[in-house]
Amino acid sequence: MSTMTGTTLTQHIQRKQLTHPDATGQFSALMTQIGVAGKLIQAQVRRAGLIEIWGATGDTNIQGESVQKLDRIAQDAFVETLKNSGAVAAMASEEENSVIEVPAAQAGDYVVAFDPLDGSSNIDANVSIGTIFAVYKRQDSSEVLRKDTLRPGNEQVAAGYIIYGSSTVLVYTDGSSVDGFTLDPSCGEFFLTRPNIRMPEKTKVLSINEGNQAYWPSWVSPFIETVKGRNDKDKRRVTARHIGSLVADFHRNLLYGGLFLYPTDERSPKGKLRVLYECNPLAFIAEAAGGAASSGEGRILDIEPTDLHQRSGLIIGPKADVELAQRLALESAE
Ligand code: AFP
Repeated sequence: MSTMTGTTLTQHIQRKQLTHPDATGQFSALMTQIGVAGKLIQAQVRRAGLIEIWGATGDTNIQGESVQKLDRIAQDAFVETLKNSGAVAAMASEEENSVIEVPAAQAGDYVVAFDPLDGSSNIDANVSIGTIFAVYKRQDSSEVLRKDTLRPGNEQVAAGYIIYGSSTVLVYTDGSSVDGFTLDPSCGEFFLTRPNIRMPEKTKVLSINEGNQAYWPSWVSPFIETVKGRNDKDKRRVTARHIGSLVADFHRNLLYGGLFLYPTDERSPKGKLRVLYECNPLAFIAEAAGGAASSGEGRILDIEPTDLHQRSGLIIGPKADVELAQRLALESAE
């Protein structure tokens, strides 16, 4: 097997640090350790069928969902790696009831919210899953406050995800460029493979769970028909793809130009997806790549969360279609 050469994740992070003259190196340490956590998790994901870690632990998490064994492994790997990075003061996880505080002696300047294994109900079917993370600067250096984690997404300083698919890919943004790295398993390094990702401006892929149609608010079906109606006999402009693993749906949409919708509906009047762990980080990436994200009521990044596990509707993808969907949603709510 030949080994790749090129810019590694660590080199890329260090080069970016040079453009911030006041940088202390903590952010670079944090991002590097997130890469390490991704490698640890992917090693377990790749062995899932062999070492009997498929299936559920029998516990349920704070969301009332069954906890898969890999969820727990991913959670522990992420928390332990970040705790020891020296860069993190506190973490909020989709799998945990309350904020995880790092002991003062090890604590750093950042707060991280994360979903250790998004799409975990798909694990046993070998569908792509991933870890999603959002990074904030802590507000007070003496103590970690609840308000350090309950922050609007527009205060993120970085966000990203690691997707465990046909290869392991890490995508992150510090709010400027969105860059993608692929793990070379032969040497255990992430290499820069997609610098400066831009989301295509037109919707080529439509992603929504149409099984929920019976519960949708009135604006959704006509909107979906409008998008599908762009196809005609001579040319197919739009196709549909829905995996049910948000990180995988989003990654494909980011690269190809896709619109993902999980609107609030009768079954989930407050939305299904979590603001802190799913909506905020992906919205930050989408905006940095030229796209947009809305709850249906307004910009995702402007939501002021009041609960660690708050949910929201999510419409994310090319800007023009996110704006169109939001306009229809607001009009139907009048
Ligand atoms: P799991 O992590 O429990 O599999 O949930 C995945 C998810 O949060 C997101 O990744 C999917 O897009 C969404 O739920 C799928 O939800 P539906 O099954 O209701 O379509």
